[in-house]
Amino acid sequence: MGREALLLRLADPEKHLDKRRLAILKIQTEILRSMVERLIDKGYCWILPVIFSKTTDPLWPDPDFSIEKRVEVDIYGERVVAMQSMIIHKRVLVSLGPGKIFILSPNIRIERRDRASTGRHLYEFTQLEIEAAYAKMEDIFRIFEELIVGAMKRVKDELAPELELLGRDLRIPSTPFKVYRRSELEERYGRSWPVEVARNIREPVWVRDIPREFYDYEDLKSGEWRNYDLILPEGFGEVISGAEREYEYEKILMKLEKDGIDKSRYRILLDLAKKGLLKPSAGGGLGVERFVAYVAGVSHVAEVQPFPRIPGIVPEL
Ligand code: ASN
Repeated sequence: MGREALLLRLADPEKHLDKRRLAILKIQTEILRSMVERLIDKGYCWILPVIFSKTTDPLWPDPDFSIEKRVEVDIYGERVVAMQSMIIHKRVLVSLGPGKIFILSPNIRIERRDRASTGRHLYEFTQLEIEAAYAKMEDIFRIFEELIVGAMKRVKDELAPELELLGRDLRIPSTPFKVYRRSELEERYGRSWPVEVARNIREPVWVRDIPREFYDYEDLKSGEWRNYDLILPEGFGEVISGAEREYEYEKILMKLEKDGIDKSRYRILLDLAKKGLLKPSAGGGLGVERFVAYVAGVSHVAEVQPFPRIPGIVPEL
């Protein structure tokens, strides 16, 4: 099916909610069950999401920036924005509250219309966010690898008829996943490395050291960023982004200023850092629809959503 026909079908619930869809929903349910169980067993505390807040992820600077507008509304005489990611909330919570948390967090990102046909963008989607105080990059690699492989094995064992209906020959990747530096991939593939890498790999790969938002840890001496993306094969692309985090007051302030970001929106984060209460942590967020699309082998992430949120297309439901 061509992209245009697919987008039209997805926008029509009567055509969209067919047998394939039910198979995809079962796969999603099994994936979420598997991931959530593992996180709880590892002592992670399940936090419910926040939608409106005075502060959210600036999503800037980011090499993949494609946001058309921020959703801002007034409630009780106060201006709030729709959640773009709960990174700031995660940092505060792991510093003051439970040290290990996860959240199934809906994010609103009004992507440009031309992102409708990438097959990978939605204007509402859900991240499985995790964050752990004092964790390091490698700790988070191992946790996500376990979540991913565990969920894929579960789907393969429990849902063979659904995979067959979808025509999906699911291969379980081997762990640990390979790790590349962004600079070597950029040298090989140029600026569009994320798309090229996704086309050329056979198993998921970590990519580290990606200059972006202030909250990811940057080693100012070496210039290295201790952050990472996970890229899925078969063109599915980036499914996780995460990092070790900044926790020092002066450094956070300097980075906010350098990025031209309004500091007043990050007062609590800055106050905690100033008092030495902002703990070092690491974590990341996994795009649930993208991961389910990969496991189910479907060509557009919107196929995973009963009520698709395709950039530029606003349905009744
Ligand atoms: N969830 C990401 C993280 O933990 C942030 C993002 O979504 N931009 O780093």
